[in-house]
Amino acid sequence: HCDGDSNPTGSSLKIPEIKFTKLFINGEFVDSVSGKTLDTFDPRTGEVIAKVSLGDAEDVDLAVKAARHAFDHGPWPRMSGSERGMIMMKFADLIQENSEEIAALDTVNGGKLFIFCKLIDIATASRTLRYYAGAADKIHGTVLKLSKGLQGYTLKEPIGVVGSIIPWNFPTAMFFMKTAPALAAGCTIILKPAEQTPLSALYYAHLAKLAGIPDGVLNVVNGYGCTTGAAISSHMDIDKVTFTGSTEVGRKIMMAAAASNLKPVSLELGGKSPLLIFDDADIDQAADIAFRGMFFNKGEICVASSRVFVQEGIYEKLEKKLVEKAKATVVGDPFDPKVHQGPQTDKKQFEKILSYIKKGKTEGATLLTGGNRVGQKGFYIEPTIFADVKDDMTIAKEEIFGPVLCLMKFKTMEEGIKRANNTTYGLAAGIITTNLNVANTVSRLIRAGVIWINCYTVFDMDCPYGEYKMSGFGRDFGLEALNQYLQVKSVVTPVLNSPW
Ligand code: TXE
Repeated sequence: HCDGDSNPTGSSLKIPEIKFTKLFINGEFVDSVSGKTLDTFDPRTGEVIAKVSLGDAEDVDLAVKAARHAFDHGPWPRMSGSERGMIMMKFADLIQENSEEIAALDTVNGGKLFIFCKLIDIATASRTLRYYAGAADKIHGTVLKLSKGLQGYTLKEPIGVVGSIIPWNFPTAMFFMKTAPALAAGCTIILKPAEQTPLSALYYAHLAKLAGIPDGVLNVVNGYGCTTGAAISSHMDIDKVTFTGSTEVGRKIMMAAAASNLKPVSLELGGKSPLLIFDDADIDQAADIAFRGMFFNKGEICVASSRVFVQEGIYEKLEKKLVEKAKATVVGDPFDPKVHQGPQTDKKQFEKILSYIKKGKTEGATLLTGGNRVGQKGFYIEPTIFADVKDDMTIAKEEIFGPVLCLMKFKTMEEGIKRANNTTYGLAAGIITTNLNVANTVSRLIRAGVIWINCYTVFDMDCPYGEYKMSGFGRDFGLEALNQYLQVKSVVTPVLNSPW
């Protein structure tokens, strides 16, 4: 476990080459209208590594004009689904060919483990593109046999110009979760990456062009949420907004959409996901699942199992195992293959997490391990575990979005379910048990969009993924996500002289 030095393994703090730093509008990299730039940082040191063009409402406007033109007059929505699919397949190949270079950008910009970026994030990106590429020529409506003398059918049409606003915790996976189904549907897109992590998005814009995605179909406008993001959500000529981020901003986006052109929105927001571990669970397996469920990607994942409820019979043993795992975690340079946990993405998150840890202590939870920053430079935090967490404590209610696990003890299944549901969020939940009936009963009674049984944080392209309650609505992944980018048009015609 490292202390005193944010680069304990002695590896060099290498910074990969950064080739793309402008806005990508209508198939070209361009400066912003204002000429202003945005600093982008390396969370290992907190130092600036690049300046990227800073977009604003005027740049969003230019991108929307390009996307509108590409939608209304360009080839993308008009070509066959299989042609679109082939271009998307090419895009996926190019991503794989450049996976090292792109993974390095997400690592240096977001503090994510390089090896995970390469093997999980980038691989997910190309798989997502291929999944939706395969679906692009299977979009069809249904034939309707209506009342006497009438016949009808439905057409599934692309929804139009899509605005995508994404966060910084999975810059690559989010980019494709939002753009791949929209591209397959035949939509055109303006994507705003998070201000913290614009680098890989710009690289993808470059690859999109190389793959043959026509100009204006995929535009990337960097910028802050309150300006560039707000310009997207309130734009009169954007037909849909898809967003992943905080609940607070989700609410603003919905209000802006309502106040402008009533565009539909889909929102994937925060979570405080429960994991219930029952007495009959295998303790080693349960500890593994609970630990990875919380600390994967340094806790910066919306589905993190941040409330771990353990049945009283195995509580002591499980607590011990989790603490051992936290103590064995190596925190340091995310490029180093020996490191398990890199720095938090930015200063704001780093400070937010430390303030929650402080609150946990003052509200009376027991700090079992961790709780401190690591080193004096960069945004590293020790894996932290609190015990004796009460359901009404702030750390049990609010999303910390960092490496902080809250442990709770429960007696009966009914109590576990009740407490698991005692949250305004409804994103994910996990159950660890060998009792099939317990697993099935709890799955039905927990109000969350995804339930993992004897596993956690398992994603598959074909599995729709989304939320209940104040975690938002709409679905990413699966064919459900494709429907978010399609409109259903009904066509009805009389059939003259029909006998039925
Ligand atoms: O999120 P924001 P922040 C949660 C997590 C985190 C907290 C704050 O708890 O600690 O949110 O993070 C854009 N109109 N999640 O402040 O602000 C912004 O530029 C339009 C959970 O980074 O929601 C960025 O691109 N857009 C989450 C995106 O919204 C606006 C992932 C997300 O930023 C905007 C991230 C506005 N008015 C944070 N204001 C998850 N569900 O995975 C900001 N944005």
